[in-house]
Amino acid sequence: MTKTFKPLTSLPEWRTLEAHYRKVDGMQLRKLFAEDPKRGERLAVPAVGMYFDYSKHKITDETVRLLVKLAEAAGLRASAEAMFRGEKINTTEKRAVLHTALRAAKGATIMVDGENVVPAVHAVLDKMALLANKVRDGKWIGHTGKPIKNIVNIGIGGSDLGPVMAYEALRHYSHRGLTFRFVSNVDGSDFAEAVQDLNPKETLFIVASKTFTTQETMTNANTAKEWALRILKDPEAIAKHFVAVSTNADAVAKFGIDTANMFGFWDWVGGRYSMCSAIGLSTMIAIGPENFQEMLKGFRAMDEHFRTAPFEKNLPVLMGLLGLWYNNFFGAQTIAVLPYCQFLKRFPAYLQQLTMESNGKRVTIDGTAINYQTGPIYWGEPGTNGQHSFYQLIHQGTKLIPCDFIAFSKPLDRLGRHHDLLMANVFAQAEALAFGKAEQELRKEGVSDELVPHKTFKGNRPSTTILMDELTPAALGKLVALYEHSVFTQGAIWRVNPFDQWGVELGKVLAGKIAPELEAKTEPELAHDSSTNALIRRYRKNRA
Ligand code: G6Q
Repeated sequence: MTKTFKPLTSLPEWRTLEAHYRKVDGMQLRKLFAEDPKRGERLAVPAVGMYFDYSKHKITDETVRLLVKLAEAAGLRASAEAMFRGEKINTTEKRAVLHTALRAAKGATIMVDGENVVPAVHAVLDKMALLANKVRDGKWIGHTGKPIKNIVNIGIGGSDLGPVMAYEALRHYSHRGLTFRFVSNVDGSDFAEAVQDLNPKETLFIVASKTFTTQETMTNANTAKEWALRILKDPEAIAKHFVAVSTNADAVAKFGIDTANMFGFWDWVGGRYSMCSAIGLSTMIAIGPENFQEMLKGFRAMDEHFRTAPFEKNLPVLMGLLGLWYNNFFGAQTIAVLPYCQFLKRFPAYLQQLTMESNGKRVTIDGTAINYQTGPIYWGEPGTNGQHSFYQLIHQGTKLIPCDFIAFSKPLDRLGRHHDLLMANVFAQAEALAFGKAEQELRKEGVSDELVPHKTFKGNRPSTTILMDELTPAALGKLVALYEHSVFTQGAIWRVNPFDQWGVELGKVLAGKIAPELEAKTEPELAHDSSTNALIRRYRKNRA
């Protein structure tokens, strides 16, 4: 039975926030900092190896107090407990939501349908470790006797973005004798480019698909099979060159992969929450089982913090509430994620799925249409590159874009002044956004009247700075879990189901209908709208 809610916007806590917003809307960060010399230290939480500075936000102590009250009134604590306990909170798919069980300690007990799932989680991790070590040690021998040197992960969405993000993020820790590639797009160029310099005799494909029915992944997997067999010839070779990560043993067997080489997971792991499951096999091969365990420990530390820390000191809760403050009261549409770390270049893309597929919803969990804004648009690029591209709009454009700056005190590559310069930039950007440059200062500097308006930075643009020590596997785990639980926090308050994704279905169904129309030998009868019909006809005429 799904719960029926009182409309969120009718809650007294929401109304109070609205009134508070009207009162403080015009607040200026310059003034807030000037009035409280300790604000920068006071509105910062050091926890779980992170320094979370949220002082450069358009908030007062009262704002935080009222946002926390809203979270309490929305039953955030109880919702989180229900998730951690394995209740079927993904009601539209009738599933538990237990990515947190994937990083539970060995002795923990988490029950789903009367069964403790933790031993099975660890059994899969152990099986992954055996394969990972074999490949890393050059002991996984291909069909022709050559050791495996190349790993190609084939998957899409949750079965791709986590693996590729984690590989890039933790590349510093990766086995440098192995080559990793990630194929996701049904665009044949993705596969062709990924394998163009690889030898099938030395290549292992990981077909990562929870359902093992996803069109893109199965198309790429079949192409991979053809590509490998063109050289290896013998269908028996598949056993040495293909492994699967899936919940669908029948389909895996049908594809020709020995189910002994299948790594399972469970329906209570959502795709975009699956990087700690067997979907992380490529990550484990890259960084080794010990580092993978360190990453899981990082996740677990953040899980525990989210579960136990008081809301006003709880990093995911604060992050979620700040996002909600801008999204629902200031009308901000987007959040920029700006890692000052080249290894995190795929982190914004990973977060886009995590946040937008989770909270991009228009009805509450009980099916009622929503009359307030839900999930914001996440986007971003690593600094400093973004500075030379889109930061202009963040600084001087007409839109309010809260930013998450992510940085590390210690570099992984110590090269001359590089790291100090990188860090100077991240601190400078947050400072410039918050405090800007006033007209009077420009005039004092002798800037001409004509240029003053162009050179004025109004400032008052909010950001969080997340400062960590070093990008270790554990740090990555903490960072990802921070966002996971912040998404949960927002979902719980907006009363949406962050764990389904019905919005991706319609396009899939229509593509299934259009593909045969494109491939038909004779002119098909088209019954789409006039635009789609015309596009299909034009494509059929123009393709070679
Ligand atoms: C994620 C979504 C989606 C999913 C892909 C791949 O939360 O469910 O991105 O991960 O569609 O699905 P398969 O793993 O089943 O191929």
